[in-house]
Amino acid sequence: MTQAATTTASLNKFEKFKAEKDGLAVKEEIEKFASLGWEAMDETDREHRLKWVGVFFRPVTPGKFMMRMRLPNGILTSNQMRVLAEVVQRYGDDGNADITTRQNIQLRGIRIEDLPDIFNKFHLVGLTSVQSGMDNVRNITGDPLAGLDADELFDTRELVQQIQDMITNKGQGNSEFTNLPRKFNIAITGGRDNSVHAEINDLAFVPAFKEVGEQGCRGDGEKIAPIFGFNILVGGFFSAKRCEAAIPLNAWVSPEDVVAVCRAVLEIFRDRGLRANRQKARLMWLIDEWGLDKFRAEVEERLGKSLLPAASRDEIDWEKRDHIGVYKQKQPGLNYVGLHVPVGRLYAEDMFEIARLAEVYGNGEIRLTVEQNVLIPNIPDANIATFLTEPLLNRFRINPEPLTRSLVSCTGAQFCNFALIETKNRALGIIKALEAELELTHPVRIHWTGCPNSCGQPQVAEIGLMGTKARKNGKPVEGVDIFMGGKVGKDAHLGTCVTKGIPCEDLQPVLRELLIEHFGARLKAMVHS
Ligand code: SRM
Ligand code: SF4
Repeated sequence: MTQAATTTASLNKFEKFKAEKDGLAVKEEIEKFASLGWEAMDETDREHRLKWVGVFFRPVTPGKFMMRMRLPNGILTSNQMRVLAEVVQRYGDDGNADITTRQNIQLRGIRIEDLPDIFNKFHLVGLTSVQSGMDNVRNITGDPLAGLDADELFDTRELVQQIQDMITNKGQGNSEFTNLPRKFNIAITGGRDNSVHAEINDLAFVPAFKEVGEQGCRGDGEKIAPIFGFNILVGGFFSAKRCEAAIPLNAWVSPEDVVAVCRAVLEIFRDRGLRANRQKARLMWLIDEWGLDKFRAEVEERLGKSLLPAASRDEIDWEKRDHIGVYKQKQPGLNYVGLHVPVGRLYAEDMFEIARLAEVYGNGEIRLTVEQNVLIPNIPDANIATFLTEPLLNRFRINPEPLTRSLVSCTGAQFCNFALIETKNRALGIIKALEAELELTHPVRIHWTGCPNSCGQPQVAEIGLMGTKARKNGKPVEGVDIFMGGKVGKDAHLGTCVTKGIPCEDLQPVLRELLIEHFGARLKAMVHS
């Protein structure tokens, strides 16, 4: 029995409604909601429980819901992309989609009366949006180059799928894991550049060889070859109250045990995680309370076997790649092309085009990155030149300007009611203005996030901008806190807040100075004259 089921009237509002009715129960009520309409349905079902099937009520656009998918490892087929495009197409100007910071897609403009039809369409092409919001495990991230990269150590695709299948009962929904104390993020990387930001996940697996003679391996002094597996990191998270990088669990697992470890950690989080205060419910708070040793021992207990100590080093030894451009795959004669999608925003016609390009030039596969961009793999050498003449590449470029190239932005005030500022359009506007006045020799990773929830991950950026309320001439205005020092890839660490409360209208000159002082930017000659 879960802790939620055993507690009493002192539960917070969220625990109370979860105890009254499991969120996943709404899966059986979609037809009813569709005929009732969004205004008439139960308020808790509408505003909270629907998130268990990935449907988000948007107070900013009432009646036009958002749908968050699950795309394990950020991979989908052209058929699936076309179905997603058809869904948003029917909503005209209200319909669009965003590639998210978890290699995923969110659809907008959704009407409740269309849900039965939408879920049917998803089912036919193997798509699911189940358990993608509220107190569930989010989209599981993996290497965008899995199976393509000649330097990868492990192809993460199958493992990520297996973890998702375990958590969601193959996309059908799994009530074992629908009442966690809070959201939960899992990432797994098999490459050398930490493409998934392992350090900001509640549970992450990074490649590591268990070497000859290391404690826990054989121990009889006999020489054995290094074995591939993963070091485990736990407890990374961002929240308005606190941000922490994940810490080593001091445990190494072979690929075969990864799914079981995920299950063990999730069971502990579900049964023993802190539920009283939602601001203190993420996994790290439990680890703090217990201490790492007790937490590790509990994982072993649930796993039914002891864990080997971590390998002395992991294999993350590269700078992080952004994959924008044309690159050779490990398969001779094949290439993948990374298209830059400005702040991840897609419209139906873009999605149809991406699906078409993936089919005509590749093998129909489409991949997404945590930088909110698209990769089209498996394009033969002979077709690259024609591919590069496709009109879509004028918008989704392979060689964007250096600041545009690395720009990431959360949803912001256009659709998110937590937002303190508008983000995506403002981010694009300021970047264009800065590029008009500055010369840069290399990209600078700038991330925007509309509020302290940090969905746009400002702490991983070289320059992070977090929405806040500022004051100008005594009047409240939209502003940002500025973060700096985020490092990704090898030796990843989080950036910290360096300046608070800059009004957005004054931001451009502030960023200009930061780029000149810290990132080698130079004013263009025309600005001098
Ligand atoms: Fe997030 C809540 C959007 C990645 C931390 N996030 C929300 C909500 C659902 C709030 C809401 O109901 O309006 C946002 C939906 C807005 C909308 O209409 O799009 C939202 N989060 C996003 C996305 C779409 C940002 C993006 O533009 O890419 C990302 C969706 C990922 C996905 O596919 O599942 C997204 N959110 C993140 C990340 C980044 C990550 O996972 O790497 C974080 C920080 C990492 C973490 O969670 O530890 C993040 N989102 C939050 C939080 C703070 C969590 C906490 O423990 O306090 C909230 C608020 C909450 O859960 O109470 C939140
Ligand atoms: Fe919304 Fe804030 Fe997340 Fe941006 S950071 S999507 S504004 S909750």
